[in-house]
Amino acid sequence: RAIEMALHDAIANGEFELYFQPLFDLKSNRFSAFEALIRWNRPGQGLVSPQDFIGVAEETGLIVPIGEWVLKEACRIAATWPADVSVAVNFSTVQFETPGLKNQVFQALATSGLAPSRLEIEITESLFLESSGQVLETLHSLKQVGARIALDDFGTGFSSLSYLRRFPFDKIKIDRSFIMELLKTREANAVVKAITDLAAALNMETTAEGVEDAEQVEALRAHGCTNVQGFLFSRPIPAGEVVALIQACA
Ligand code: G
Ligand code: G
Ligand code: MN
Ligand code: NA
Repeated sequence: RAIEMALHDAIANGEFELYFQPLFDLKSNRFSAFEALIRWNRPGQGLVSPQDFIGVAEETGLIVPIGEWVLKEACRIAATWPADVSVAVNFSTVQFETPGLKNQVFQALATSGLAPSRLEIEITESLFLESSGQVLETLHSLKQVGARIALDDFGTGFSSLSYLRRFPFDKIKIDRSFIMELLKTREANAVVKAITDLAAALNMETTAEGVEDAEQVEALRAHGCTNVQGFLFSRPIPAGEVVALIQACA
C-alpha cells in the first residue's frame, strides 16, 4: 500500500514531529506534564493526524521504529524543560510484543539524561487482551526502570477492575467521552466520581481528558480529580512553544 511505503520512508526522512498538550495539576495549579502527540509532515499533504496512520503503522509493525523514535525524541525534548515538568508518551500494544522494550526505555532515559520519574508511559486497556503474564512482567520491568505508568482512555475499551487490582498504575486517564457528559447526565457524573474515588483508594492519580470549560474543572476538582487536560488549557502545541507556555502560567 502507498501509505505503508510512505510511512516507511517517513522515518528515514525525518518527517515526524512531536506536538505537546499540557496536563494541569489541580493541587499545585500549574502544568505538571505534557503529553507527546505525533504528527506526520507528509510531503504534499501537510500535517497528518495520528488517527490516519497509527492503525496502519500497527498493522505493519512500523509502529515499533516509530514508537522508538517518539520515545527518544520525547525524552530528549523533555530534558530541556524545568525539572518539575514530566512528559507522557503513548505506547501501542504492538510495542509490548517486541522484546527489549525495557532496554529501549532505559536507553532513551540514559541518552537524554531525563530523570526516569519524569517519564510517564501511557498504555490502553487493549493491552490486557494479550496474554497477561508477559504484559504484567513488562509493565513491572518498566516501573523498575523508574518510569510511571498511566492507563489511558479509561472506560472506553475492555474495562475490567481486575487489572486495577493486579497492577499498580500511577495514574488513570478518564476518557474524554465521560467528561463530555459530566455536566449533562447524572450517570456520567456518578461514573466519574466513582473512578476518581476508586483511583484515590488505590493511590493512583486521575487525569480528566478533553476538558473544554471551567465548569467541568470545578466539578472535577470537587470529585478529587488530580489533573486535567484539554482544549480549555491548550491544544497540542509544537515543541518550541512548551517552555513559553510553562512560563506564562507560572
Ligand atoms: O492529538 P491527537 O489527534 O493527536 O491523537 C490522536 C490519537 O493518536 C490519540 O488516541 C493518541 O493516543 C494517539 N497517538 C498520538 N501520538 C501517538 C504516539 O506517539 N504513539 C501512539 N501509539 N499513539 C499516539
Ligand atoms: O492519547 P489520547 O487518546 O488521549 O489522545 C488525545 C486526543 O484527544 C488527541 O487527538 C487530542 O488532540 C484530543 N483532545 C485533547 N483535548 C481535547 C479536548 O479538549 N477536546 C477534544 N474534542 N479533543 C481533545
Ligand atoms: Mn494518551
Ligand atoms: Na486518551
